[in-house]
Amino acid sequence: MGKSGSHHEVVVIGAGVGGIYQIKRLVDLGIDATVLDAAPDLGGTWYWNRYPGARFDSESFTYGYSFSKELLAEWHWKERFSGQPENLRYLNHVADKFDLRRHMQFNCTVEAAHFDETANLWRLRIADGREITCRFVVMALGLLSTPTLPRYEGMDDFKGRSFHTFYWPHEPLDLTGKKVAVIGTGATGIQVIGEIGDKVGSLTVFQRRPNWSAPLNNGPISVEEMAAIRARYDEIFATCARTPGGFEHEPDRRGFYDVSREERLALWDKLYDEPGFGIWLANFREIFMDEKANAEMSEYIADRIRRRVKDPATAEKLIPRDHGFGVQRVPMETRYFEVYNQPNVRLVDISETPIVRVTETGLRTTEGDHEFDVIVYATGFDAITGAFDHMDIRGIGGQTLRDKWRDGPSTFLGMMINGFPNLVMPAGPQSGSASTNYPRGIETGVDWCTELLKHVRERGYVRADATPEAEKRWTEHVTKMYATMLMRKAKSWFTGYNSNVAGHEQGSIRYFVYNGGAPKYVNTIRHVAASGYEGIDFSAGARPPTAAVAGASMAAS
Ligand code: NA7
Repeated sequence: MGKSGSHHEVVVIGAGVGGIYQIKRLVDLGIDATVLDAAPDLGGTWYWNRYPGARFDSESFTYGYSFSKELLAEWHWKERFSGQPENLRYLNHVADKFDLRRHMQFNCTVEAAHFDETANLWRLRIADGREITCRFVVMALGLLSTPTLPRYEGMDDFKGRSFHTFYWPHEPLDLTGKKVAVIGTGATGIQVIGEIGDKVGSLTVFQRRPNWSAPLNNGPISVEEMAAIRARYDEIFATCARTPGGFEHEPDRRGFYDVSREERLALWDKLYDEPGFGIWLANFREIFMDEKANAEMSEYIADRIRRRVKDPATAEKLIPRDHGFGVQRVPMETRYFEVYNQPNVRLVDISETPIVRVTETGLRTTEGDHEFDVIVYATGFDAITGAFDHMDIRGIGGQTLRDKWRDGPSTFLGMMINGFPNLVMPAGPQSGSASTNYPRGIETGVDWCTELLKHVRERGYVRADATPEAEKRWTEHVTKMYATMLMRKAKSWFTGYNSNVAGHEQGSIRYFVYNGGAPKYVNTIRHVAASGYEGIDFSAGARPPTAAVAGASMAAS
C-alpha cells in the first residue's frame, strides 16, 4: 500500500540512452510522461561506470543519437572512442538541449510494478513510499545495469577500499603508489587494467578465464575530421542500418575457404591495426559458426598475444583455451597486453589458485596472502534480465515476471511479454536492439514502441498484450538461431552465464540475444506494425478517471 502519488499516461523506467530518447519522443507527441531513475542523475551506464579507461568500443559518431540534425551538426566527438566523462556530458547536453530534464525524477527506485486488471493500469511502488500509476510502462532498464559481486567469505572484513567498477568512486581517487588488485578480465577489467597499470604502485590481476581481446586503436578527432564526419552522417547511419551489428564494420562476404591463407592473414593484419570492432565484425562470417575457421582465427590472435607479452608463461595464461575468438563479446584493449611486461604488474591465475577469502589486508588464495590498499571487482553484471528480476513485476493473475522468466526470458519481438500488458521494452531480452550498437538499436526500439502507443491511443484501446502464440513463435525463433552459432557453447553473459547469480552459474543456456542481425530484425518489427500489429491483442474500454486511479492502492492489484 503506498502514499497516493501521481498518474501519467506513460512512465519510462530508466534515464539512460534509451530512456532519454523515449521521453523525447513522448514529449514531442504531447503525451503526459515521466522518467524514473534510481540514480541521482541521468546517464545510466555512463552515469555509473566511472572507472579509469571506461569508454565506447563503438565509434563515437556511430554511438550518438541520429534523430536530430541540429544535434549532429553541433556536437564534436573529441575521440574516435569517447571516454565516460565526455559521454556523460553528451547525454546531459541532449537532455538540456531538448529540455527533457523536467520530465525526469531521480533517486526514484521502482521496487514494484503491478498490473491492475480492473483499471488496466500499472501501479508502481517507489522506494520512498509513493505509488505512481500509468497506462503504459516503458522498461528502459539497461542491459548491464545490475552489477554482481563474487560471494567470497570475508568481503566486509577488508580495511582498505573495495568496490565494483560500476560503483567506482565519483570523487577523485589517487592510486599513485597504491597496491591495487583487479578481479575479473572481461571488457571492463581489460579497460581498467590497461589504463591504471602504469599509474599505480603495484597491480595484481586475478584472472579466472582470459578473454580474446584486440586493440581498440583509439585516437583524437580533429576539427577537420569532425567536419568530414558530419558531412558523412547520412551515409554513416545508412551503413549502420544495413550491417548486422549496427556499425560501419561490414562482414567480409568472401567465403573463408574461398580465399587463400595468405589472403586471410592479410585481412587479419589489416583489421588488427584498424580502429574498433573490425577484427570481430568485419571478419569472415564462418568464424562465428565453423569450428575450424574459428580455430584458425583464434590461433592468429594467440600469436599476436605471444608477440606482445614478453614472458611466455604469462602469454600462455592470457590466451583463452575454453572458447574461440569472437564467440563471446570481444573486449577492445589499449596497451592491455603490454601492461604485463611491467615489473609492477602480476597475473594470478585463480583457475589454478582460487581466491579462498577476503582478509582485513587483502586477498587469500590457495597459494598465500596478498596485501592491497584497493580491491577492484570487475566482476560483471546480472546481464539483460537482472534489472527485471530485481523489480517485483506482476502481470495478469498476479503472475510474477521473475517466475515466468525463471529459466530464461520469453518475449514477443523482445519488446512485449504475454500476460504483462501495456508494458514495452525498447531493447528487451531477445530483441535485435539489444544485440547491436546500442543507440542504433535503441532508436529503432523506441520508435517502434512509440508507434504502438500511438496506435493504442488513437483507437481508444486500454490494453495491448502479446498473444501467447506470438510469444512462443518469437522465442522459438530466437532459440533456433543459436543452433548454428558457436557462442552457444561459451560461458558468457550472452548466454546468461554468471557464477555470482543463483541459477545462472553453469550449463543451462538462456536465450538472451537475437542473432539474426539488425536489418532482419528491423524488417520483422516493421512488418508487424504494418500488419496492424499481428501478434498483439488489443482491448477497448472506458478509461477510469485519473483521480480515482491515483487514489486506489497497490494492494488492490
Ligand atoms: P564480464 O564480461 O561478464 O566479465 C566479468 C569478469 O569477471 C570475467 O573475467 C569473469 O570471469 C570475472 N568474474 C566474475 N565473477 C568472478 C568471481 N566470482 N571470481 C573471479 N572472477 C570473476 O563483465 P564486464 O563488466 O567486464 O563486461 C560487461 C560488458 O560491459 C561488456 O561486455 C561491455 O559490453 C560493457 P569468468 O570469465 O566468468 O571466468
